[in-house]
Amino acid sequence: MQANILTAYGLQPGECEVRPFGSGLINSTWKVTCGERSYILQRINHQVFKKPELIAQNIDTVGRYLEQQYPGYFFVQPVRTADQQNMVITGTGEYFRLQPFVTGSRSYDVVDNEELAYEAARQFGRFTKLLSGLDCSQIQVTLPDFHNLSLRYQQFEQAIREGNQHRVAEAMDVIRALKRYSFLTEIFSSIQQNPAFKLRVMHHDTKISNVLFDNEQKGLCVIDLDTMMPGYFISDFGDMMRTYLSPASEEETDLSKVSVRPSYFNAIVNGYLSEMEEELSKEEKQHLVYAGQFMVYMQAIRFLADYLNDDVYYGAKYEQHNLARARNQLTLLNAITEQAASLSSVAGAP
Ligand code: GN1
Ligand code: MG
Repeated sequence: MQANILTAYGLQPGECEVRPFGSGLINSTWKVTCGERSYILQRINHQVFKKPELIAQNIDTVGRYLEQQYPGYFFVQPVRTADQQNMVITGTGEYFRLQPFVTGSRSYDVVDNEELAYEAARQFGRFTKLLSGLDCSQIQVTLPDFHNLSLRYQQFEQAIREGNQHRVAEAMDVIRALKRYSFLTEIFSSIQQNPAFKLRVMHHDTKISNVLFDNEQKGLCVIDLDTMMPGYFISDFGDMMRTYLSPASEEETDLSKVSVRPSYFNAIVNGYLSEMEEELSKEEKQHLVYAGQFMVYMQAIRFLADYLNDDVYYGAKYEQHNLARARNQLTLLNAITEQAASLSSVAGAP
């Protein structure tokens, strides 16, 4: 199947080795090595991204803008097909895209030192800052309502009403605990009404594996731009808190390992503000800790809703996988909430 795709890019399938790559839940990713050259090939999940061509369009718009305004900025341009297309659409309606594998770059799956958190936060902050001159309306919405917490909460409630009732009964303790956090949804609604919160070009998936580093652990650039679209800073800042604060990932089932490391929060704040200090309003800066609660809460109710809906979205490697992920995120949410006051002061956040 990938053979035709490689041919479309002018590559010889017989001369290339194709191996699964990375750990994303939504798209499929391969590393393609053809002699000296390596690439990353991705199949876009078009059940999730209903209009994959918008992703390609956004990447073109942003790539052009950065090239013109900031020629020194390192941006991974997609490889064009032999007939100059930015993606391949197969006869069966599947979407593929290819990008060069950046030689000499490194990526990480785990954040195990503060410098890494700082560097990643700096890269995501820099990305948004550099794009602040680009009119947001030129960027297409690739996933409508992706980080709309109010809608995610409604979907969670709907899953409780209409989902697998056996699973609803089984998950009742987590459902109850998460419902107690519904005030976070109200704060989100007030943010949507508040002109001090600006819509900017956000990445929306700021996990550590979406940053490329050099050999000295200095950030090179951000990658995986599928969900790059207009949004609030809480999405990017909050997803860094969600994925860098705890030494254990969202997959950890030993919940005693899920905790908040204040020094990592510091590193995220300092790295992000090293680029975004001037760009963020006072009120936005008052919501740094909220950003983490917002993202962890949204992920918890998304995992749980998926569990109640028989794992149709995220899939499951074992029977209670999405329930376990929801419990993990609930534990993290509790930890952030318990430490909210001290985190705000540690970071020197106003
Ligand atoms: C999905 O596919 P991946 O792993 O990059 C999801 C994110 C979640 C993440 C949780 C389009 O991202 O929102 O935070 O799983 N992406 C989409 O691991 O739903
Ligand atoms: Mg992603």
